[in-house]
Amino acid sequence: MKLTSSVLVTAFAAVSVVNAHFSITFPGVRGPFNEDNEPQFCDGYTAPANRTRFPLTNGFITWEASHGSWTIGVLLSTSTSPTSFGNFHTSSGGDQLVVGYFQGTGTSGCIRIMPTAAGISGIQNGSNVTLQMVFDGGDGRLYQCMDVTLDDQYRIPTDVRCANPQGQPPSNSSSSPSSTQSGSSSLVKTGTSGGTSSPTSTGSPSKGGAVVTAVNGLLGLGLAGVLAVILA
Ligand SMILES: *[C@@H]1O[C@H](CO)[C@@H](O)[C@H](O)[C@H]1NC(C)=O
Ligand SMILES: *[C@@H]1O[C@H](CO)[C@@H](O)[C@H](O)[C@H]1NC(C)=O
Ligand SMILES: *[C@@H]1O[C@H](CO)[C@@H](O)[C@H](O)[C@H]1NC(C)=O
Ligand SMILES: *[C@@H]1O[C@H](CO)[C@@H](O)[C@H](O)[C@H]1NC(C)=O
Ligand SMILES: [Cu+2]
Repeated sequence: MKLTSSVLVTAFAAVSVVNAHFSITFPGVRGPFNEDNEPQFCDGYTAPANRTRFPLTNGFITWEASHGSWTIGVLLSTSTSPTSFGNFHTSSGGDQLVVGYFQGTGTSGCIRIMPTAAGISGIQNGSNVTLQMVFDGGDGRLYQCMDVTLDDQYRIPTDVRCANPQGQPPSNSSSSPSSTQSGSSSLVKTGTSGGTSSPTSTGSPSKGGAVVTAVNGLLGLGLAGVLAVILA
């Protein structure tokens, strides 16, 4: 019995790391990180909350992930209360992108957000908009939302750093030099070494492909152990 519960604990610990998917460290998101709901619209939070100020012209999102290889894009809704994917579509029905989809590697990074450069109408100083980051690290599309007020006077706090921003507005995608960008060392936070900043309240996955691979191995063993116990 003692063995059984320790195997279960191991399996659950491994599951929570592997399922961490991706999280956003800046700006604030709609609600507390909920890894189980990340495949859903806005991580399962349907109503805007905790609206924060965000630069009108030159902002960024910082993120961390448990997946080292991914496709990222960022949607933008100009609705003051977007509650479904339909609010993030263009009039012709496609994704309304403020950052075009791009692929890369790395378990943390930052994404350049230039709201006025994406060819989206209704963007001006004072606009309430919602950014929805789309992340696919191999286990499906995952979503996090940030409800913001665009403000040309707002400056991102200096302890939130973005040394090597990734991504381009769709209208500027032709200037993107390559299809693969490394994000492994682009997020730098004051007081820590690059790319290894400490976890935040939004929830933080372990970093490093080796760790994830090791954990995947553990998970396999843990589940096999649980199955063996259940079947016995
Ligand atoms: C948003 O605000 C609510 C109410 O104050 C709080 O419970 C929640 O934790 C906040 N979410 C985040 C991500 O700060
Ligand atoms: C933009 O909006 C902010 C907040 O409402 C305001 O402080 C600022 O003066 C505005 N800028 C311009 C150019 O109107
Ligand atoms: C934007 O949202 C803020 C906070 O929810 C609200 O006070 C303000 O009136 C809104 N502005 C517009 C133009 O809707
Ligand atoms: C495209 O984006 C790059 C990087 O932000 C910028 O330097 C360049 O001026 C942009 N080009 C256009 C046409 O907006
Ligand atoms: Cu995942």
